[in-house]
Amino acid sequence: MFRRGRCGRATSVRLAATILLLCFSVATDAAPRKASGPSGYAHRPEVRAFIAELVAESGFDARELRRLFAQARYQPQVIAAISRPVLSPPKWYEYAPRFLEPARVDAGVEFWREHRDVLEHARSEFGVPPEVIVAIIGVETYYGRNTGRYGVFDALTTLAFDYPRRAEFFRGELKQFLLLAREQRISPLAPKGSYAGAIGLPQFMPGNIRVYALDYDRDGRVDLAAGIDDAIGSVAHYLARHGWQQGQPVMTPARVDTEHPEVVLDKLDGGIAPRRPLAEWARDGMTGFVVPGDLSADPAGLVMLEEANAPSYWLVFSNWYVLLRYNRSRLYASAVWQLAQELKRVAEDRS
Ligand SMILES: [Ca+2]
Repeated sequence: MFRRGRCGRATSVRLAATILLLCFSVATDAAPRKASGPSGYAHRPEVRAFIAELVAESGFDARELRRLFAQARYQPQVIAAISRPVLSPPKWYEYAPRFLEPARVDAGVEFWREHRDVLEHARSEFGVPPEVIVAIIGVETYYGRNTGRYGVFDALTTLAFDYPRRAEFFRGELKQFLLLAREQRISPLAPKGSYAGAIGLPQFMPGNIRVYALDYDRDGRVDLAAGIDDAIGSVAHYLARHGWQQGQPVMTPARVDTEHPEVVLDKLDGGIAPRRPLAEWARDGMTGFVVPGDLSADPAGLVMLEEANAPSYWLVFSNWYVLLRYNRSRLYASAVWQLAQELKRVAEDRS
């Protein structure tokens, strides 16, 4: 006996029962959650468990947290925005132009000029060049123009409880955010940020704010949204703490020049190949690159960027991987570095 299951396939009763179950669980995962109304989150068992954890771990007041979560709003746009790059990862030629366009370069040179003193102070304290700090702030938020319009509490609550793929990460960040708000004596309902809950000019996640953000203008509070000095010092501090090495290279173009390019190209996975000694890259046919002699023993990775015509190849060094710690995307790290180079070139031309 056959029956058409909910997935649309004719199958036996027993199989159909299994498939019905499967379809049901897939539907539960994939379908938009029913809107958590004004008081929706506070009544969900996983939120209640989360509140109990916060009370036990950090001494929060359970009633206050229940009142807070009663005000959390599910944000469907947050789920749509975070799903987009997962569903269709951008290519370099689609991703990079908006970060390297003349208007963003000009605005960056102006930002650099306006904040030269604090950028130089950060360079001398942390060894991170101004153009790299400016480029990060330029890529993240267009030098503070686009710091995000979502309520951070709503965004993080939505991701923590309605985005199973990364629920653990975002529950951690939601905890960090509530701790941060308590430390800063602000309402968790006040801060605005990106769809992922990143805050301020440098778009730090709450956990990173608690560890790496600095009160660089010494006004008694860390403010990455309005305090430009705080943002600059915090970016430099973050890169230094993740191993930025002053004066060392970041990435350099190279060519795959061999009869057997597959020996090199097969090592690429998602456009990036693991680090190995430069001598091995050269042996396999990479040419056309120049790096300082003292680096020849250090391992280098290989990155492919999809240009409009043919791909370009780049050897990437330890500092490039530090940029990757800021945002785990080869496109991001490469765009930051290329914007930094462009800022430096234009700033030097004008001085
Ligand atoms: Ca400050």
